[in-house]
Amino acid sequence: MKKAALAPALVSLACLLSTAAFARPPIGQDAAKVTPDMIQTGSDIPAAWKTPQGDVDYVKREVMIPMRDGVKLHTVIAIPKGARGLPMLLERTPYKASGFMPENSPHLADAVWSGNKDWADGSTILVWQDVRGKYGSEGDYVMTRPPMGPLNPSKTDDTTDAWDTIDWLVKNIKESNGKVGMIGSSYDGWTVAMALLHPHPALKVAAPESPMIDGWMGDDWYHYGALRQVNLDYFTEQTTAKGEGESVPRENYDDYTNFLKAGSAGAYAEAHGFKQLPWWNRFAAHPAYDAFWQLQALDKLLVAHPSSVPTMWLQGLWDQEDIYGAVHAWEALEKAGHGANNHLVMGPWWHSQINRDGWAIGPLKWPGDTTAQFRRQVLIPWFQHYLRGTPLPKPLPEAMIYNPVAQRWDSFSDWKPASEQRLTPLYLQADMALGFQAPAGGSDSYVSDPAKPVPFLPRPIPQKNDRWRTWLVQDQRFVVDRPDVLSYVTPVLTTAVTVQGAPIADLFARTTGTDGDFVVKLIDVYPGTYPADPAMGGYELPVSLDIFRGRYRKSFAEPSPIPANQVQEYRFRLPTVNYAFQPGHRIMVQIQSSLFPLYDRNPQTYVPNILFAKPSDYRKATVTIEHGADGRSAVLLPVVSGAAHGG
Ligand code: PG9
Repeated sequence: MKKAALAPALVSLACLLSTAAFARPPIGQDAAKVTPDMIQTGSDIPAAWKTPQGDVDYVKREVMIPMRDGVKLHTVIAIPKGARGLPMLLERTPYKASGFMPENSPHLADAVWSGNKDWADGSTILVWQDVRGKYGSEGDYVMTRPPMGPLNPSKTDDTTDAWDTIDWLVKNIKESNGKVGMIGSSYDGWTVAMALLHPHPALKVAAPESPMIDGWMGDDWYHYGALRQVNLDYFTEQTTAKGEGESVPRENYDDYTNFLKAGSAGAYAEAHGFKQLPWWNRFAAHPAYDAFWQLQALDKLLVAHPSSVPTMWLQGLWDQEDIYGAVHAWEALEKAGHGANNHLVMGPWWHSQINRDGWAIGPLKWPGDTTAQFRRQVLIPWFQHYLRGTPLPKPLPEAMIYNPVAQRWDSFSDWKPASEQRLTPLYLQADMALGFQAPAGGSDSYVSDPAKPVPFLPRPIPQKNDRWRTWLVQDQRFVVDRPDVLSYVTPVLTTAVTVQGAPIADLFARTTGTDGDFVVKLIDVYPGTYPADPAMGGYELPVSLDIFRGRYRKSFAEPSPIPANQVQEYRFRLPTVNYAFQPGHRIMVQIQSSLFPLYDRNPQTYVPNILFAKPSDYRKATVTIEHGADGRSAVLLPVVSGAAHGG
């Protein structure tokens, strides 16, 4: 047989065999017993399922709200059943609006996520909206889209989107009283702050919680120019897909190893495909605090466009992600004369903990649930006052800041912005001492080796890491013996030293390199034994810490090489505190040149863009901290009482 004739013959043989294989008699022999109601010929899935609403205590609506440019934003609305004249609480999010009602329950309080449970008592209509371009919303997503203007030539931003949403809500939700409050943490806090730049008249009250305000100075992306490279996962999670994107795959369990092996943060990112991400390309082109960052810094924009909306700026004292935003936004507004409608609240919390329970942060335990108490006794009554006209249990002070030592909330009628505070230097002294008396002279040196950066947590540091939330209260004994960490400590205190405000690190240092980072930690050293909580014996608790990239010592916008071996001043503000170092404790200041892999390594050789430093740029440097008369290194403390305060 010729080849051409063989092929059809083989095909028909194969068909025969396969039909034979599948041709089988029906299973079950006794057809006579079968009635028609036993048989399903179509799908078991109905065309449109409707949940019976009998015992459901709310109505859920999902709507697409049109914006001024025709783009529609996906919005989930939960209305207590039978509601009339209720206010609305709006949260705008890039994190999936439908996820804010994770449980399928007939009771609203059971259906919503932890942050909304206390609001779900039937008094408030809850509204969550996907920001433009994420999850169910139409349009293009732009990371923390800058306001319309030079960085955003379009005709919309998150200010107009909030305005258009509120306008639609008050016109279309007939169960409402036409009043809206806005709330949300972190990115969602940023959307609240954006709404305040030109608020809709129906926006009556707002609470930006741990808002990202300035991503370069001290929130998510950089701290004073040092890159928070563990957030590179956020770039891919947010911008590789409209829904939930991917995190960066890891070769090793320990991120210390992953980032060290990659070299620079840019090499790491681009090896993982980041060049495909427009946000990364914009980001990577602007390592310094140039117009790209300056023009989207919200504290400045809020002052330029102040609102009269009563606003509670809220954040954690140990907020591991956005420790800069709320306090700086509040200070900027207060200094510009808008203190009357702006309040500051700082709780003993990690990032966004306000929306979860607040019994503890790491090893620090509080006498009650600080977040639930705050939500129920302060936040919600304050919102209800503006949204429903209910009386306030007591007026909200200018600032309310938790005192972690006295374990109570302190109220302040005149909380000083950092620029107005009175500071007392706590000097670095000979023999690794620390004290309020000016030192005569001396210096201490260490070798900072980029091949062995100081970890920010005990290793291994996996990507999915339970300790991330509480790393700012990590016991610092794990680095105290490293030769590249200087630990200065006071004698045992005989009087309490109370500090209220923002400490300032003021280092006079020289380095053999031409660039370098400085990390300063203000630490409470517990007594060796601590009967009230034995596990805290000798604990070295960071009270306030931050990192500063040396090239920005003269200008954040225009970095310059550090002249090798010349003393330079590095002065930077540390996070705000309300703390009392107790008698029997000691105060410690630690200084080091890396905090890895949270922050990228400084190559210690000046290069134009550290993101793309080459392996040969990373060099050891000897760093010398001076405590001499010409330049006295100190941490300047906002001491309000204690021996050093002279009273
Ligand atoms: N800290 C997160 C974030 C905010 C804004 C921009 C990027 C990241 C967050 O928790 O939303």
